[in-house]
Amino acid sequence: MTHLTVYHLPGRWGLPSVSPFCLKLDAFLRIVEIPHEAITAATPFGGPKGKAPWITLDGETHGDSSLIIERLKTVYSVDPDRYLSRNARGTAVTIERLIEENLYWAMVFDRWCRPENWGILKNSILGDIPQPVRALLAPFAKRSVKKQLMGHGMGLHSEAEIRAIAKRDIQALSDLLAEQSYFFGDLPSLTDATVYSLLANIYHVEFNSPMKSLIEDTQNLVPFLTRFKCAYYPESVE
Ligand SMILES: N[C@@H](CCC(=O)N[C@@H](CS)C(=O)NCC(=O)O)C(=O)O
Repeated sequence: MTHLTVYHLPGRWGLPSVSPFCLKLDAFLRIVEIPHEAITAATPFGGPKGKAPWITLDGETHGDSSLIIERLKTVYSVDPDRYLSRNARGTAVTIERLIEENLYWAMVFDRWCRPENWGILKNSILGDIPQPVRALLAPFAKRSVKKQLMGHGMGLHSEAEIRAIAKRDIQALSDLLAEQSYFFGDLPSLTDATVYSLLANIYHVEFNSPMKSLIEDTQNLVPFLTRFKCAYYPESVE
């Protein structure tokens, strides 16, 4: 029998992981109900790409949430997107890119560059690293993330510009969801896991972020978060 072990960064505030990519993989596994062992890693350094999540599947290690999901879909013959039309499949890829290649970086900026979030970050994202290693690693991690933000380009913008960029993305998500329960109708797909994993990591966490009120302003994204959480994370519904 296939043995799957999933390695993810720590969870807080009712979320199994404070990493959107780890949470996406977890949500996918819940939607398609693949049995697995989950292990919390204090840092992403154990992964084959130096990033979390990663998995071992029958002794082989694989990194990158999207590549992992593609592999698991084949190995376990499951597909939460099986009922999507051709048009919806195209939209699913564009939403994934919006979330992971753009809006994610606005979240990274809020977590790592707002001084009021530094203490929260040290006790959550870095919270499972034992002291005094954490004290040594924290400034190094901050420099490295700031460098990534500059390389991506999000870190070159002013706070007001980042807020405006995030506002367009969040509004686009709200417009795409419209009156539906999930992004492609009544049934959840991988897109719902992807959107949930980032928005929950903005809205249901203690980090200060102007994106919280942007999400609230849409009227339909908070009910979407609640709907997904009730369906797949009932244990953390208060
Ligand atoms: N494309 C990757 C991105 C994973 C990723 O960026 N993970 C973050 C945590 S949210 C990470 O491990 N960052 C550590 C680093 O970049 O040093 C995926 O989908 O898994």
